[in-house]
Amino acid sequence: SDNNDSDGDVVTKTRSRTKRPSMYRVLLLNDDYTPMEFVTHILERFFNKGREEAIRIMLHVHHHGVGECGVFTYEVAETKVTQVMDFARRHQHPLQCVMEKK
Ligand code: NFA
Repeated sequence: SDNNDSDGDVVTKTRSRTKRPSMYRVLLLNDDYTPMEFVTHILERFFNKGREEAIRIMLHVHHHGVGECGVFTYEVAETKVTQVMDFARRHQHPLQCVMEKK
């Protein structure tokens, strides 16, 4: 029998190839209109940042034009981008959120 040695057969196990998933950075982009408090709220709500870390990242984006919110597998990153873009649009802010392969 192929994988059950209860009958005494020789069992050969093929080692299945494990591969680590590709990781994706989720980024926020600066603009001139989205309120700082709104961006801070996004980082707290969707990226589970504490208040101080959220403000640090928001100010980094404000001063440098772009900043990292987190690193996720493809599906999770895509979900975060969609959630942030929908939330910003609903509040009529032009905030942009994108993902990039690491
Ligand atoms: N630059 C925006 C402002 O001065 C704040 C902001 C920060 C927007 C980070 C987008 C991302 N109101």
